[in-house]
Amino acid sequence: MAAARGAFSLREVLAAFQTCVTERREVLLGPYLCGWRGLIRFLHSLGAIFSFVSKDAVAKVQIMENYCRGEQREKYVSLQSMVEYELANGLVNAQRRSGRPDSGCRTVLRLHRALCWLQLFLEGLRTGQEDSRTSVICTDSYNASLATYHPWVIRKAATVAFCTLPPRNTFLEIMNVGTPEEAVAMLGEALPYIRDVYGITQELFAQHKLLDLP
Ligand code: 1PX
Repeated sequence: MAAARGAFSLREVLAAFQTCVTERREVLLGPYLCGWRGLIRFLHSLGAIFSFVSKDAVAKVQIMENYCRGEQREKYVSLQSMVEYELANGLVNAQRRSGRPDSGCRTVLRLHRALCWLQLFLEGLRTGQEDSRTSVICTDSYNASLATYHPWVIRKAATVAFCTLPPRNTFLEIMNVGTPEEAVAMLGEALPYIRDVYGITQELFAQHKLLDLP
């Protein structure tokens, strides 16, 4: 298997999301960000046309990594501890460009919305026909999730970039987890973990009315 020879494999990336959730149903930021770093590496392999996406994703992951390494790092161990700390200290509702740094909550919210797109996209890939077009799966998943939050210019650039995606089976192969059939099986195993992370985050943010942070 390619992954065994040390090549990049999406299997390891998805495994990071698997290790995010603790027995107490907390979402650990370390593996969560590790999963995102891996996805961004994969995105780089899809070509420069996606660099506007990876730049934004890197910037957001970096903000979170800085919190996780900063003075208050023990407050940024899990999403739950982060929400509690930022809310208790009035760090969350600052308007953007108020001179205050972006909060962890608003930054994670952007990644969380992108995770919704990822779930839909991977599910579309998994259940698609052999000859389905990756660009169509990607566009449909995007329109049903992230697009709502993006201005026209970003939606347009994203749609153009999606058109460059290779056909479904080639895409499954570049995920580097074996044959397309093996990749589909891996997605079947991994997707419930991503759904779990998404569901816990959604509930946490809804409970604290954090789903519309500017
Ligand atoms: C096996 C498949 C794996 C595919 C991995 C691909 C990883 C994709 C990572 C996407 C991360 C996108 C984060 C976007 C966060 C966001 O919504 N940012 C916007 C709002 O931020 P702000 O700070 O201003 O409130 C920001 O305006 C976004 C700018 C960049 C464009 C985002 C387009 C997202 C397109 C969805 C993913 C496309 C990748 C498709 C490859 C298959």
